[in-house]
Amino acid sequence: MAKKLLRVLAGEALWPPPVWLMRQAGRYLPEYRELRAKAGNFLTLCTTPDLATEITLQPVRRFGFDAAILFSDILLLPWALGQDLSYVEGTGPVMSPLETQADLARLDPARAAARLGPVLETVHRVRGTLGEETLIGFAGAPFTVACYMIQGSGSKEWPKVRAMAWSQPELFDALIDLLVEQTIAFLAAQIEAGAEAVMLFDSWAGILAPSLFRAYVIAPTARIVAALRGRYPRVPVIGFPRKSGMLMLEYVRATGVQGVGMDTSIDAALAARKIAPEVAIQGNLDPELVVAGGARMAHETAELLASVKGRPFIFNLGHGVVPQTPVENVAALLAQVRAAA
Ligand code: 1CP
Repeated sequence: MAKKLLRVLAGEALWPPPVWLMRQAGRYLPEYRELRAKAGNFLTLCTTPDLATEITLQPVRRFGFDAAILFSDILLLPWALGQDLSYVEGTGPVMSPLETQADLARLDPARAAARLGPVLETVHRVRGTLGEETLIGFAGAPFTVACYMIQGSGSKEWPKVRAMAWSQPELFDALIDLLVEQTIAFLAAQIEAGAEAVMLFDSWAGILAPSLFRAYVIAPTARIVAALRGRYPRVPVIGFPRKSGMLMLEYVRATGVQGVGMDTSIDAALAARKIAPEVAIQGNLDPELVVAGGARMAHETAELLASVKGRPFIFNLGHGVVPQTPVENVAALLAQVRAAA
């Protein structure tokens, strides 16, 4: 009997639905904060298999989620290719911005394979420990990874990225092409190491004009899905084109993903009607509602469940768990989903 998450990603409407949460490992968990303090540095956590394996398993052990997601970060790929990266307390990731063809030419795929070894070792170890839970591998989608590489740090509007996309299309296309190839290689390696499903995080997809969305979100994702499905036809791909609004429907049709993550702004009832019945939808409770908890969380959770019942659905949040989330609220949420009738 296949695992629950994989059955849903193969098109089955399981009830109660399987459940996991984006950023289910992380700072809201005391056991994570303890290891994080010991390691000192976030990049060390991600590249030390003992620590990354333990952190991946922490939320699964505590709550019994249906999936474990590899503990890593989307910026490990550009770091492995040779771009410098540090995580600054309170600011987030910081990199030297990629601005020229020469910056691009310095990136080295041969180095990436070596530097990502510890991440693949983590995948292997986690898979060896899991029982009925599905192991999800992941990467940032090319566009979102390019955002950080070009801007140099997180942003709301990403002015340098949009400027480069319109005014230096040759450089932008070359960067996206490199990231498509490297993402395929990295996800294939995660699958070989034991990942049973993979997710592509396109957190900033929603900032693009439609023509750029088609060129830099849909087309690269379609290439990655086609390459992986050609080699690993049984391994599903979940896409997460965050804040893409109405374009999410075209994304699902044109990329061939087996599942789609809905961000907090998506009306799940509408998505349930508009998205092909064999494609799983995943999401999308507001992470801030899990901070609030109580009757309001219970009510909205019941409404979400009612709106998607009868079609393939994976319960999740609309974005990652935030650090101030009380662990009791996560436990209450899970109990409610498990009791769904
Ligand atoms: O302890 C710490 O201070 C580090 C915080 C942290 C964590 C726990 C970062 C830095 N990354 C992660 C883990 C992480 N990141 C996972 C692990 C698996 C999980 O439990 O979900 C995953 C899947 C990611 C993916 C990721 N990193 C995304 C895509 C999803 C999303 O949140 O939109 C993005 C955009 C990043 C970049 C990043 N890394 C870290 C931070 C704080 C950020 C966001 C910066 C920004 O807001 O621009």
